[in-house]
Amino acid sequence: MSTIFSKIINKEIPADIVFETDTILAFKDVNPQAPVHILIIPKVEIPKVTDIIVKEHDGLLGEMIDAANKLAKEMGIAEDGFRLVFNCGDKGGQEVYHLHLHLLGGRQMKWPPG
Ligand code: DGP
Repeated sequence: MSTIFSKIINKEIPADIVFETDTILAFKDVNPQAPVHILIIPKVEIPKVTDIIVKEHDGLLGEMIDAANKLAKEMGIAEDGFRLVFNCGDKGGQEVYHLHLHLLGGRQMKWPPG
């Protein structure tokens, strides 16, 4: 089922887009949890991590990691460090069921996360 992220992909609702290719999109999180908080998503609708078929999606996942590294460098957080997060399912804290990689940085991260 389509989510609000499909509307962002289709430019039906606005987002602060920071990177885009034919296959992925990255935009600023509307509710940032760190000075840098970007969501990196595939354009294809994959609801959650457990729907990933590695043989089919490994290229896409690689592109998402490449984008995270590129954006971390551009945002000046690559050297100090950052966090990449996939929330999966209700107990994983997932709210939007369109796969997304959180790129968080610009402050000291804590462990364990809440
Ligand atoms: P998660 O809990 O992992 O499903 O994270 C969903 C994130 O998506 C959450 O941090 C807020 C963000 N978000 C939800 N709706 C929108 C939106 O319409 N625009 C933007 N930019 N971010 C959104």
